[in-house]
Amino acid sequence: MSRLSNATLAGLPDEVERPGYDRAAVRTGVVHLGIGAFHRAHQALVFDDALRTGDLRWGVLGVSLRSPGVRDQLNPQDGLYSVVMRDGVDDHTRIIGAVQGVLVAPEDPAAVVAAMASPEVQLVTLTVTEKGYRLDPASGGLLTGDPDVAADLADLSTPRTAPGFLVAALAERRRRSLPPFTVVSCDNLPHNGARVRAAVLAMAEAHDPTLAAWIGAEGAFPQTMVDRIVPATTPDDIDAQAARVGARDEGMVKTEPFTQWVIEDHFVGARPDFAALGVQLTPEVAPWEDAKLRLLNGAHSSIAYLGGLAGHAFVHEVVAIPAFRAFVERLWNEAETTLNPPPGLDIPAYRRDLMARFSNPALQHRTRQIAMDGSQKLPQRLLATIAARLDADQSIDALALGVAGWIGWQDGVTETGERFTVDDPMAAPLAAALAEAVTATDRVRAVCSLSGIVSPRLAGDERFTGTVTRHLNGIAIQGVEAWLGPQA
Ligand code: NAI
Ligand code: CS2
Repeated sequence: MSRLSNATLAGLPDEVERPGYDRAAVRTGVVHLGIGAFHRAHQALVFDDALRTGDLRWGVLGVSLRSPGVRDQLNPQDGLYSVVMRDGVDDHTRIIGAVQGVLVAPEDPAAVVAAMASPEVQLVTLTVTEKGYRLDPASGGLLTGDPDVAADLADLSTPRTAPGFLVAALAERRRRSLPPFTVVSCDNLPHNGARVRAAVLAMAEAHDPTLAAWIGAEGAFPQTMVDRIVPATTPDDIDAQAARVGARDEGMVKTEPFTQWVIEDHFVGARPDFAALGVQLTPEVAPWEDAKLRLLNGAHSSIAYLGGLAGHAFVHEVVAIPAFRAFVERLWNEAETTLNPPPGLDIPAYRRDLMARFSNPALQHRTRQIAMDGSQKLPQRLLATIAARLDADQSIDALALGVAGWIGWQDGVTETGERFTVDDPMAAPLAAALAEAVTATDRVRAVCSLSGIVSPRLAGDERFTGTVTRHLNGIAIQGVEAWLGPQA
């Protein structure tokens, strides 16, 4: 069967939505670092929508900073790929033409820097995962002990890290008397714009303080909140899509109908007419971001660890169990008191919508995928919420159970005896700290002893350590579902 490409596009079934503009006339206004599934299902669709309006400035050049996988998926397809939207009843396929190709940075870092320094490029967007900014969660500074960071701090002629590429490209734009591009982080991090700005300024300062000053004065790093559930594509997804449309698409992504993008209205140069494309531009992103990270992602991680430990592979399976569903509602009851909901966000309706989204069986969202990188995710998803509740002298029972699930997860075995590798940049120090810990009290103390995950504020609060310890004992002795208790 032939691959999806410009040549096979016309032969697809009529119900498949196609780009609808002249791709040959599209110019590259965006470079995206971290061309994973989420970019392809979220930001790239907005740029594709912009192209459909006739504004052909918004083609996307994808960059992988690590591996050739997505390049090998998309470049043989002329950059074309399918977004398969699954609402739980029907599928709808939209072919995206906005991505013009993919570069693999380690193969040719100079080509990536040159592309980012092109006068036509106005935006550099990123989805490099929470760990991709190479920032120390405790200090907020660059992880100077990271070999790639150390190499970039010493020499930016062949960058390795996202901050390194951003600084090398901005330096080249300055040398060419071009304005900076706007840097748009689309990762699930609180104050993501400020974080990537801090990483860039620290990297620039190490090379040329006048460059750092120029970026600080002339650059723009808007904060964003991004939301669309995009599970990793499986080989079965690709086979089924090929059978459905008659062309093989190695770069397809699957997702839900829901999508949301909130961006701080702060840019350097041109950008698409985001408001006309359904993107929310606002001076204040934080209320949206807190609601999303603490309600959606806090529940997601708790479902992943507790449901995963109980042996459930998929999110929809977990929330179909009354005891888990009631637990998520209890967690939301706690989390929502810490929010400052923005105008227009109806929290009860938002919670109902979230539960419906989690219940979508067509997404087949793996608890294992959500569980990865917990050390990078828990601070903003559960721990910040817990600190806010304790500051208000409020209970943290459900939130602490989510943390206990994460600690239990570090053992790498489910209650059904299935062993797995803990996928986390801090898996080794976590395993080392837990190796000698026998009791639940020891295990909580061991995790709290690591810098960059649990803050000293929480580590020193017996209300936190005691509640997590109680839950850790409970799930160890009774098992997760029994410990959650029968719920009506
Ligand atoms: P993915 O696994 O498909 O892609 C991850 C991308 O990040 C790849 O390009 C990979 O090379 C790059 N990457 C990973 N570690 C890196 C590092 N240390 N330095 C530089 N690049 C690195 O994952 P996906 O689904 O695209 O998610 C990526 C990020 O997007 C998430 O971490 C999250 O922050 C955000 N996001 C994801 C959503 C989803 O449902 N998948 C929804 C909302 C946000
Ligand atoms: C998930 C998120 O993998 C995870 O950590 O919780 O990627 C989640 O799917 C998105 O934030 C939804 O917008």
